[in-house]
Amino acid sequence: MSNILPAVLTVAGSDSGGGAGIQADLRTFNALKVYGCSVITAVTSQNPDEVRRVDVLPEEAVKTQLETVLDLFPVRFAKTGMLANEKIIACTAFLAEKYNLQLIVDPVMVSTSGARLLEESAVSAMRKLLFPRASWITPNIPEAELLCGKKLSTPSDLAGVALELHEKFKCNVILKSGHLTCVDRMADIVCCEGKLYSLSSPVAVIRGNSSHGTGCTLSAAIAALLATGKSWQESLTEAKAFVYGSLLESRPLNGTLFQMYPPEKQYLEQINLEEL
Ligand code: PXL
Repeated sequence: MSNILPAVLTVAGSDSGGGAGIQADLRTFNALKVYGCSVITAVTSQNPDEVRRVDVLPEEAVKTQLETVLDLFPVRFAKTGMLANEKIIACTAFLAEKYNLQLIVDPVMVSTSGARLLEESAVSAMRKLLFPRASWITPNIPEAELLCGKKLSTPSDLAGVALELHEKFKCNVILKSGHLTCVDRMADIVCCEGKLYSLSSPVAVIRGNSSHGTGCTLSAAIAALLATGKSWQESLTEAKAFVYGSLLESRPLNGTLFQMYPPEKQYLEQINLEEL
């Protein structure tokens, strides 16, 4: 039994450009040596510059994918990405409870190129049904601003909001710092069981659109690492190192197009997790 491969699930949208969504999640699961199951919520027609079309699957199609996977595969950890609407959120939350999943929720709302990936009316379903059922939520700054109704402009604004989200939704929080500029290190704020931490990496120079998919990759990596039995501290640190390494080792697909890609090297020594 010692060679058991953990099965991990992503519930997310397809990104035809392959940089984010289901494609980023499965690439991350493979690189971190877990078995990936995937429930697709929507098919986006996109490249890193634009989203041309979004086709959301019927709720029944999402529900049946979830049940078909969870009836057979021993999935304990799942991540959610683009959930598109209230019905898909409700069904995912209900089945996560029924199958006792530990959820890492990336509250995907808008793509970097500006397309809405979650209906406005679905934000309240996310708050009411999904966050209280999550082990971790991983908002970026624009998502946290929308969830707490205030503007976040400095690193010191982040800690208060991470604590506020933790108390409001009774789940652990990683507030991602990716949208901050002019900082020495990229310091995400973690709130776990009421305590605040800083989780930081050096600033990676972003080549072209290579940061497309960082959020998806982080939450997928956390789910994969927790599923291999690592502690939350190890999982978050290794996941941050994986994203940092993926950006540093982003690869050109031609002269102008860069994609982040699972790193060859280890970057753990450059990540710092400390209590605030
Ligand atoms: O990075 C957020 C995200 C999640 N899921 C899908 C996406 C994107 C961003 O573009 O396309 C399918």
